[in-house]
Amino acid sequence: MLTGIYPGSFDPVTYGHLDIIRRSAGMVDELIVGVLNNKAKTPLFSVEERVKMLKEVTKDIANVKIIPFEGLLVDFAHKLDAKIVIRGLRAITDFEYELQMAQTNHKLASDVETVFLTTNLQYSYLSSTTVKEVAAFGGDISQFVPEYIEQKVWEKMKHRRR
Ligand code: COD
Repeated sequence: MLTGIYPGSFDPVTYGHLDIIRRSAGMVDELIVGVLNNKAKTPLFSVEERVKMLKEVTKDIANVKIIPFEGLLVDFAHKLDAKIVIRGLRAITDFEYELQMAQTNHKLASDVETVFLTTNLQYSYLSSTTVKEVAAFGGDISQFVPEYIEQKVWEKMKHRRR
């Protein structure tokens, strides 16, 4: 059985992430979406909220599981007996960071390979940061995230303005 991990912050999940999830779920028997709980950062959504949102928008994909993690990605991969890590590449600007991360992970654990999927052209500009920035100024984010996520973003923004 081939298990893959698609790790990320997903703060929040976008159509760009979802496209990578759908495509990579078709490449492995089981796809674990690993949601980083990074205590050094203050995300817009808590890890519990991000996990819940991802579960909702991937509920139609049978072989996807959403699991939070802390610490090193390779330790998480070993725990799950996952042999591949999937990452998305949007533009050349992603490449340096992704290459460094893949090579570091390979140094730490040579039995874990990183596989890159190039972005769907439709979403090549899209990031969670863009979504948060547009939403912070009241812009339309419906083309960037599913409706369920859009509602969650607006709820969070309203709460923050109070
Ligand atoms: N189209 C295609 N791919 C996309 C799009 C899009 N529109 N948007 C995002 N992606 C890709 C990103 O390129 C990335 O590959 C993935 O989706 C997730 O993106 P983010 O932004 O949600 O997640 P990141 O990049 O913040 O995740 C970083 C990790 C959590 C993977 C990383 O910090 C990590 O592994 N941390 C654990 C500590 C560790 O092991 N460190 C050692 C390695 S250096």
